Amino acid sequence: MTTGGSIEVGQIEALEREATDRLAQIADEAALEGWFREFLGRKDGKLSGLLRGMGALSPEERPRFGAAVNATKDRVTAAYEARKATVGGAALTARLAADAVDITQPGRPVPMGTLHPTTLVTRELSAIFALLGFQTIEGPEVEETRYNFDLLNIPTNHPARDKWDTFYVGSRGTDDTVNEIVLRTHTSPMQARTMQRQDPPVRVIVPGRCYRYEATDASHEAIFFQLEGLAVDKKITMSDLKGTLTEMTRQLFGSSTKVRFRCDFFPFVEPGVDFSATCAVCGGKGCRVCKGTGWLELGGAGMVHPNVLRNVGYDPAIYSGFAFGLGIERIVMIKYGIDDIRNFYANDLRFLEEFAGTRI
Ligand code: FA5
Repeated sequence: MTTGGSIEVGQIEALEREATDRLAQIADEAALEGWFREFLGRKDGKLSGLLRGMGALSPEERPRFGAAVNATKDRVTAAYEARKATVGGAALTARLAADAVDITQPGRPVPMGTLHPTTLVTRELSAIFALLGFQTIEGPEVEETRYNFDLLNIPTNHPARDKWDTFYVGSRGTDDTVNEIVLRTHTSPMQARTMQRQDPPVRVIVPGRCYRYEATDASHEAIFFQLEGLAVDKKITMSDLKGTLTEMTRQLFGSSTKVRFRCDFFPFVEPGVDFSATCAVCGGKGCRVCKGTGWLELGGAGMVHPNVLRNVGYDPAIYSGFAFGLGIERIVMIKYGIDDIRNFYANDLRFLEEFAGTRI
């Protein structure tokens, strides 16, 4: 061995000592990574650097020197692996301690949604009418003028169309007429649709959204809910209508509630009435809610007009029926003492939370 060779071997030992001493002091993963690059890095690591310097040695010295470097590298690598396990283990223990979950803590309450008061009352109405033999169905909110007006005995240019300020959203031409598309102004179009679809007997209620182009105030919204009722069979009379609406009102507001029917005009009924219930707030004595009258108007009703029966292919000489339409929000307002319909769709959670826990 040359003098140069023994100096090189001494360098290997010094490097191994330096590497292992430094390794012993390492406390975290970042420092361990830096150490690895410095001593064992494939390109710039100091141990690999020794092998690159082998070119200066004589051919006889190279194998011994190479073997010595490799043996050192193996020992240093083993020391590194052992250290890595303890440094990594310590880091893992620290991380687990920081992330620890106290499984004995009570859970956080999950915010629960509540049913909208309109939904609550719609369900209640549906349950009441189910007991009276009525099926609940739904219909389209985007409707044809044929159903919203024409088949209901409201011909084009008839002044009755002005009664419902209508959102027109398009038109579709049929044979020789223009059938316009509207947002339905009431749930009555479902009278015609239902009768066209089935033969009597018919007993349905139809809750759903309606749209009217009108200024809003405490009792009027541009979007609101109605509930339509329709019963058609042989020998249906006005008494059936009065009995049905009286029973509905008593179920809703209590058995002492009285119902009042007064003449009114709707082109699709004859005779037509509006119906009111004794004010649920003052019991009929007169108060702010009923504006001192003791009565609260709930909706319109009447016997299905013979023209409407004919329009859908029913024979008015054989069949008769009654229909009614009421505002659902109106009933919610009476039932829960709400004095402004605009609260319903303002999305104020404080208002909606009032109904949390209300079950039908
Ligand atoms: C009608 O809409 C008729 N289709 C009702 C009907 C059906 C009569 C079957 C005869 C036979 P009216 O426009 O009066 O009628 O509306 C009925 C109810 O809907 C009203 O009493 C009211 O409670 C409610 N309503 C009407 N317009 C609004 C509105 N803009 N905002 C809130 N509720 C309304």
